Amino acid sequence: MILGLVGRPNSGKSTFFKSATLQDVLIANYPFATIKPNHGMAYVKIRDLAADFGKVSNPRQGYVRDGWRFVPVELFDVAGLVEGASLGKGLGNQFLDDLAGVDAFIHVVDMSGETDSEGKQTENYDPVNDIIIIEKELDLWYLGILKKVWVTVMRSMEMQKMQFAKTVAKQFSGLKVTEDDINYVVLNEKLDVTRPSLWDEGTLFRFARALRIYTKPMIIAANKVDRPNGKFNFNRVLDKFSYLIVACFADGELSLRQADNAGLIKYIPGEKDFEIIGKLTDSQKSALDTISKVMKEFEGTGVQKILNLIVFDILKYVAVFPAGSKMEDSKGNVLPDCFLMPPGSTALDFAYRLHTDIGNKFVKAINLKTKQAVGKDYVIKNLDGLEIMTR
Ligand SMILES: Nc1nc2c(ncn2[C@@H]2O[C@H](COP(=O)(O)OP(=O)(O)O)[C@@H](O)[C@H]2O)c(=O)[nH]1
Ligand SMILES: [Mg+2]
Repeated sequence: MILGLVGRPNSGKSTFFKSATLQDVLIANYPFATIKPNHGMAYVKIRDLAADFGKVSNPRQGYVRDGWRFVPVELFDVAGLVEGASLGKGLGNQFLDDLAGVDAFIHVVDMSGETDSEGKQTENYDPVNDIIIIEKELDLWYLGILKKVWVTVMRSMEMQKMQFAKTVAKQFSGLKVTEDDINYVVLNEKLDVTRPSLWDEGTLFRFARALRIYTKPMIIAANKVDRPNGKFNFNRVLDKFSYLIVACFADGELSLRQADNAGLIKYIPGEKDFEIIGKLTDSQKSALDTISKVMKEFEGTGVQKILNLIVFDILKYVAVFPAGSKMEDSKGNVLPDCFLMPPGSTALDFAYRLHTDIGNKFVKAINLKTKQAVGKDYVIKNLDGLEIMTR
């Protein structure tokens, strides 16, 4: 599972990244502070399955706190995109190629209205523009990737009478598009695939855009809602787009996680509140007061909520634990592993994910909660624990 942060300069991408990964990255109030992509581990938050059995799990990756388990997902943070990036404006969009392999985008949009589409200081800027501009640049990026070799690949496909979906999926495998994705888009857009080498620019754009929307789902992190016009702009944007749009206060989340790490407060990511446990200076106290007010208004900072929504609600992945009846590995670690699997994954898919041998020798799986045996076609549910029995 790989997620990518996109957005125009100065919207708060690196702040979101840092708050979610606690990696030390450059955050700066000027455009294009980030040049090289940042890559790190963020976490989705699930119930710790071990807690249902009166135990606490010992994750090999990620961590457990108060009955919550945090499961790693990869996160990329790249440079900001500006209008005309596909023509080389700003830092261009070459760096987007680092995002070709992501499963979904988190689009960080600045709700303050205090910086413009290029990330420069201004007043009363309308963030609706950013959503439109960034979408268009993402479409043009996809278009650019397709266009590079389109005519050549399509001509040779036509001559050899090969299948359209198969050819496109193979040629553009770096974009993580499958034959099914392509068939769906062709059908939905009513595209004629008899001579795609002759498609005009408009048709190719339509295909690129539809493919981008379908294969890279997006959630909008409506960031900086703490600013004076933040809530006003957030409500306006909510009405105008069909995306899932979530209020976000990345900077607040970052302060909370740092204060939690320093032992000043107890804060579990995604919670709507925190508890003061250390000795605070007056300025720390007042900063936390401000954060607390924003959290009350928007039910938390939004960072954890956004990560969870994209993985479980939009991509519809499920978390599954390899779990023998003792729930422990040979070293006594309780439920050390947890996997995120795509929707529709079966017990057999899970076995193959664990190891090819386990897949090949699959007999049945035992469901930890029900103690019942299930067959290879059993569709995994979120928070299942499964023990695979092999021959
Ligand atoms: N008020 C406020 N400022 C934020 C928030 N998130 C980021 N910022 C500030 O916005 C500026 C740009 O942040 P950065 O993460 O470097 O933006 P990037 O260019 O998109 O990576 C910095 O001054 C951050 O401190 C937020 O939630 N609220
Ligand atoms: Mg940045």
